[in-house]
Amino acid sequence: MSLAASPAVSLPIDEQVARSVRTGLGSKPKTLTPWLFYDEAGSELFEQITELPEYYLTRTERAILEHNASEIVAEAGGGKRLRFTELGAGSAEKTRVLMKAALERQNKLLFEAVDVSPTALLVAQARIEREIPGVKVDLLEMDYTNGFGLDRCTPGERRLVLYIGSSIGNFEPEESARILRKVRKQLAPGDCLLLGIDQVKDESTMLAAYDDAAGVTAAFNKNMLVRLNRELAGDFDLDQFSHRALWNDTMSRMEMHLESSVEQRVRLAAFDWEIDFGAGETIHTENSYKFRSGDAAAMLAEAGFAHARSWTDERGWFEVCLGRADDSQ
Ligand code: AVJ
Repeated sequence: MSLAASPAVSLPIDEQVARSVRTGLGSKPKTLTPWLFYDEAGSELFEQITELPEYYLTRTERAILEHNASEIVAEAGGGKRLRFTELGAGSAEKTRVLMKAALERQNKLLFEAVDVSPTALLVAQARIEREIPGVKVDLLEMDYTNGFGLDRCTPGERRLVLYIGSSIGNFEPEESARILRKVRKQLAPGDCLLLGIDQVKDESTMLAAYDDAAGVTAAFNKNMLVRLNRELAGDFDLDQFSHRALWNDTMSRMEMHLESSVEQRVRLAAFDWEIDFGAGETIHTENSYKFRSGDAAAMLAEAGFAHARSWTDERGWFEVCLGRADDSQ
């Protein structure tokens, strides 16, 4: 495997993508970072995943939010006016029920949607402002994993940061702790963080959620290679890689991999780079950590939040946990 210093073909490629692909595919074992999933096609595939019968996460979390919306906003607001700030907002579909609940207590709501790619949000912004009168949507194009700057709230106002959808599950424990601390630093005492995390459950349920019968998750995983072919002039043959989902019990996480079915050499012309794969060798594309009851509260406490409350579904499959920024920093 050689990584040439100067590209033979010069292409207008995004530097971040280029850098992470070179690092990831140059590592042993090979990896690709999960944020690479979310180009336009990948974001669309993810929306489809959220509607699959096997992908219980979205629907379970939505039910929790629906059943407890007024309690959640009452607890978060504590009599003060709320402002919402959602991290990785995407289409902000599940947040609407919380917006409506907040609007029963206040006549206007500022909804700050933070995301690295605002494409999905632009559509959501217009729809939300049209369909939920009283909501003003601000788009904040920021990568919250690398530190981000939020305005201070006005006096009498409280911020509720929403970090839902088990998005935090993509990060290694140390990394998620670092992200939560960064969020805490942006907040004033009394502000809140609502964290939604997926729970450990029977293995077959989790496996099915990441390897659905219709093959949408397989297409989502392989879309990384489609993206590399397009953006880095690659020649990945999609038929020579298989989608693999597995449960890693030691690490308490679902993993997704792309497995090379044969020994092969793949070329990324943008780097003038040839990458060798052994038969059965994998590219590790995602970790989705699963948690146990008490984990969310512990993570929040560690980051400087007092644990206010948790909500779950009847089966205990998903947990939504509200922490309040304490006075410690
Ligand atoms: C958006 C990171 C929560 O880990 O379940 C869906 C992404 N990966 N199917 C998850 C995903 C495979 C999802 N998160």
